[in-house]
Amino acid sequence: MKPRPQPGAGKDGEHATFCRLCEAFCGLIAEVKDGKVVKIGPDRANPHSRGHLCVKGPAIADITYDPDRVVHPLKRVGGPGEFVRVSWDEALSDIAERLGRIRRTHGADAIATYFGNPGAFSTDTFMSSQWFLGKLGSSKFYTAGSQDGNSRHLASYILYGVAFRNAIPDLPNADFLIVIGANPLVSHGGLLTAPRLRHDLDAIAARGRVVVIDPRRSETAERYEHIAIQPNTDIWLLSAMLRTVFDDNLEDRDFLARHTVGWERLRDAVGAVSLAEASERTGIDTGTIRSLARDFAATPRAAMYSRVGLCRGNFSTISNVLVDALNMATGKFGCKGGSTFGAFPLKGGPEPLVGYGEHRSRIGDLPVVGGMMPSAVLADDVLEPGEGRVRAMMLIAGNPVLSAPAGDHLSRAFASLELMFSVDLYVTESNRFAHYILPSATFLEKGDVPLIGLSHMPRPFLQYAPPVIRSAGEAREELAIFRELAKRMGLGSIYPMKMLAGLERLGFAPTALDMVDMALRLGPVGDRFGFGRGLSLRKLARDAPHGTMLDMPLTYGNWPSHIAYPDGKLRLWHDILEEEFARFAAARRAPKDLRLKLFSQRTLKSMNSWMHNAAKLVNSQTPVLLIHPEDAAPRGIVTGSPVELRTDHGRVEVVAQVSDAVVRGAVCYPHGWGHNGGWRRANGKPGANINLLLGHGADAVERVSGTTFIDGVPVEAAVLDAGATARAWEMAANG
Ligand SMILES: Nc1nc2c(c(=O)[nH]1)N[C@H]1C(S)=C(S)[C@@H](COP(=O)(O)OP(=O)(O)OC[C@H]3O[C@@H](n4cnc5c(=O)[nH]c(N)nc54)[C@H](O)[C@@H]3O)O[C@H]1N2
Ligand SMILES: Nc1nc2c(c(=O)[nH]1)N[C@H]1C(S)=C(S)[C@@H](COP(=O)(O)OP(=O)(O)OC[C@H]3O[C@@H](n4cnc5c(=O)[nH]c(N)nc54)[C@H](O)[C@@H]3O)O[C@H]1N2
Ligand code: SF4
Ligand SMILES: [Mo]
Repeated sequence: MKPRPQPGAGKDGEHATFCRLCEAFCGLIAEVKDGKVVKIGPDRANPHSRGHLCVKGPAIADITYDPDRVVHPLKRVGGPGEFVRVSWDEALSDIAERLGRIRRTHGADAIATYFGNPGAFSTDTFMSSQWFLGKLGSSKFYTAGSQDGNSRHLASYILYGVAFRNAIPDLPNADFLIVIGANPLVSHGGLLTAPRLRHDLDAIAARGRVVVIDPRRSETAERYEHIAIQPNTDIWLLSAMLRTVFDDNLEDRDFLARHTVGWERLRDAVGAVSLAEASERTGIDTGTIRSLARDFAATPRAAMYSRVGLCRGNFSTISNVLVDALNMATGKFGCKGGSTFGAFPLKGGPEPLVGYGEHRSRIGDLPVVGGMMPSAVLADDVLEPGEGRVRAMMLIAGNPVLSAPAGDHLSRAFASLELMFSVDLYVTESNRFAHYILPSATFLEKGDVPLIGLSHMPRPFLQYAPPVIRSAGEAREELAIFRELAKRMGLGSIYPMKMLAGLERLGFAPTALDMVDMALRLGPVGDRFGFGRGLSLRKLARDAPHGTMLDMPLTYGNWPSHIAYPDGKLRLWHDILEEEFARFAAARRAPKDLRLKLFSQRTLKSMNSWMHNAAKLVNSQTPVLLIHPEDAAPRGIVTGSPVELRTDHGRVEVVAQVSDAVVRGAVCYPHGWGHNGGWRRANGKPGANINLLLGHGADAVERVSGTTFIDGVPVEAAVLDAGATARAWEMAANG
């Protein structure tokens, strides 16, 4: 059957597109009437998501038409948050002039970028900002990575020789899946693109087992088998599991000998951790640890999968290495039903962010991971005088005042900048300090492919969705913004390649998607510009508007070609591991901190810090502090109690919910709250910015990866007798 032609941007009718809010990239059908999206529903004809959708997807229409959305360039004329509308020309001229002056006077590193999570979901935003940064020549690329996966990326750098490369669990073929530090039923997958995850996990559970290791009985843990663990103790559990594999001679000697280097060193390092010690730290009994390791090793098709809950502890890099090491030592790496690299349909590598430590932070001397700076030192990079001090800040699709550590300190830093501009959809807690806010397009207003998901799909898939509607107001795509800035700054063409700059002079201005098209056409499933029967974006749009499954196998067997080490072997030992295990040995000797341990969670109706202005997402939720009954009782805390949380770095007031879903000795609160931006509905919701409790500077991070210490932070919790928070709670409960 021939597909119906797509209506064209802004034209009435049903548009097949896909969601770009999270890595699931679910297919959507957007219905347009009179140039406006009037309804968004699941795309049942999308062969990848097959009708799967969560509540956030359709809410993109509420965001797109939100009266609080920024759709014209804004200039700050008073204190934080006081903006007036200006023309694009005025905004871009002034920014270019001031940015150029700062660059000439103080050098390119006086200009820093903070690149936030949604930026990675837009090919246009990601590629054009990388091009612009290349032209600027600044190395100060701050991102959400140090709150997310930089320790994972460092683990990949150690193991595979390349930072942004991740093995994925072969969900369709696994019979046993261990999920550690991830809640895929709510997050819908991180570094894993599988929109029907729940169905996959159900199928694995029906064939075998899904075991979830988490300090909270998460939605995923609730549905499958849960092993409760103390936050920030995974290194003990994983060490003890790997030790058991070797003690019981369950290792795959052949795999280790043929494909890895240094495994004996890792074996010796984890051999120092006894099961009794692991049990005492994690709260998991020795029998459970032993049988988990044995059952995992004994199941031929098994994989261990981890995500952010394993990335922001004190020993996250080792922990992430150990997850892969368990997959490798038991012979489950690179094979069917195990953990392996995804297929990639584009020519060239999938990842620009590959190296480690090419430069180090001015503050705290921390290495970059995949080119990314640790955001815990951003504020001091602005505030501390000296060579290389940051004077201008470019904030792209990020809200670090809420999402990064110590937002109060960061606010002070932002307020002191000579120039700050932001490309965003809203006035946020962060860009309220900017001199200019430039309005960006939402994904309904942009064409795209699921670029960052392409190498993380257990079932390879590709879709090209053209824009559904025209941009609201004067919102622009990022390439148009950065191209113009480069031009006005006298940096010449924005393109990194001479050939492209030449094309631009001839009047052709390739977009980021044109580059993807070229890489697709020259890649393994491409049409080779007419010399093959394969794909191009145009063909995809015409013949497969709902997307197409790709006939590309995962990398079983040929995975060594993805290893950057010249011998194609995996590294299970490295200087960094040596250093980190020494630090771990010292931590094992140190007395235990008896305070409660704070960790994070995500909720289905929140997207980090930025979707709280959508009524259908926010009205039905209020953030609460989960605390175990046995921790609550001695503190006089009951459900609804206002509670003060205090650390060495800050204090916040939250509302408690007493619950045995959280492990005893720990408390849990979602991030991304405490609003004070231009989003009026969000501002009206009670909720605290939990990251005010985190430290900043080099002592607040895992030094080798720069990853902020977020999960397992010691806190004190005390009930407040003041009624303020309780009244807010009551108001929220009454709608
Ligand atoms: N305590 C704690 N802190 C955390 C986490 C945690 O689990 N616990 N998680 C961390 C993680 S994993 C991440 S990724 C970070 C996320 O933190 P950030 O990367 O700072 O991102 P968000 O909070 O999602 O804010 C995104 C911003 O981008 C804007 N935006 C949305 N869509 C677009 C668009 O299409 N174009 C443009 N130009 N702008 C857009 C939004 O309005 C918003 O201002 O938070 C981290 N912080
Ligand atoms: N609904 C929704 N979906 C999202 C997002 C969102 O904000 N909302 N954000 C997106 C982003 S930016 C990302 S990076 C992905 C993240 O995807 P996930 O990593 O799946 O995200 P979380 O739901 O935060 O799951 C982390 C889990 O780790 C647990 N955990 C915390 N500390 C520890 C620990 O020390 N040890 C262990 N073993 N577990 C621990 C938490 O209880 C939580 O259940 O989700 C994406 N999807
Ligand atoms: S699961 Fe993710 S991609 Fe799918 S609709 Fe929800 S937010 Fe969008
Ligand atoms: Mo993230």
